[in-house]
Amino acid sequence: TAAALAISATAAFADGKVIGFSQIGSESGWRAAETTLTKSQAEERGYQLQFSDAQQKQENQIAALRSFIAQGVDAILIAPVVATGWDGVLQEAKEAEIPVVLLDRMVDSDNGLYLTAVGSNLVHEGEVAGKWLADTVGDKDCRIVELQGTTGSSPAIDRKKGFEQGIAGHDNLKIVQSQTGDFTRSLGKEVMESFIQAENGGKDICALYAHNDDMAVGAIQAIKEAGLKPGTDILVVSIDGVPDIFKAMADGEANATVELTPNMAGPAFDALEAYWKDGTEPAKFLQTESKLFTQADDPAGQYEARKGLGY
Ligand code: GYE
Repeated sequence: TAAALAISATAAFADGKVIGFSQIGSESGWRAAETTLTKSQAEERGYQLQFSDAQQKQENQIAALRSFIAQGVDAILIAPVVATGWDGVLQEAKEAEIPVVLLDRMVDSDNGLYLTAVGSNLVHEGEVAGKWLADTVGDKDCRIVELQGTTGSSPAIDRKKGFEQGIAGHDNLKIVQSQTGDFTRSLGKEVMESFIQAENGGKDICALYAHNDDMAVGAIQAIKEAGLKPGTDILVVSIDGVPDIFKAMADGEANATVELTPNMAGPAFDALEAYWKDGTEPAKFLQTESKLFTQADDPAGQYEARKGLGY
């Protein structure tokens, strides 16, 4: 039948390609969704995916890449936990003529050392969040606390930079506390507890900016335990668009999120297929779109639409 032919054609086309995937870990719901989607798309396209979970350690990612190179895989996907320290192993992959595709985070290595990078404009995401807050608070004085992503990661660096650009020129908005919550719910909660303590029991905090929704969800718990109302006493703006932030929004406990698609693998696999087919060199950065969602955007419906997508 046509369907069978289509499947066999895909499988034949992929001709059993083996792809090594060095994933950071499962620090956030967003990351879990990226892993789920990458595995399901590899399956659909007939690839054999060698999956490695680095438990957020760069040395584990470098070891995984070296093992993929030794195996002679046909391509490597990597979500690089931090932006620096990749030149050596990327050079080794290049010498082995194995194309490398970066997912959702960038590296500071020369872009000749990888085929392409698939990700969002991380600075823009921070700027959208900052602009939303500036528009929302108007002229009111607003003391902001910031939960940063993993120290040294490109999203932590760029989302901080973008947010500061977004609030620039609004002297009534001030970031008074800023610390990493490592993109996790647990550390996000813990650090928010320390911010609350440092800021008059949280009464002096006007807004939380979290570099991802998972830290925001953890912080929301801390705000409630301090007897304050997240979403009204303390505005909550973050990034990713995971189901639980939409649930919080529907409950009035979060205010805005900037969506990051977890489907980085689709563009990555398309670029690899074109490269394998006839050596087509893709652009060095394949940008995914970022979209602001607020309580006005049917958060309950957004939650329903996203739950079960592997988050
Ligand atoms: O926002 C966060 C994950 O690298 C942009 O990593 C990604 C970030 C994402 O831990 O949830």
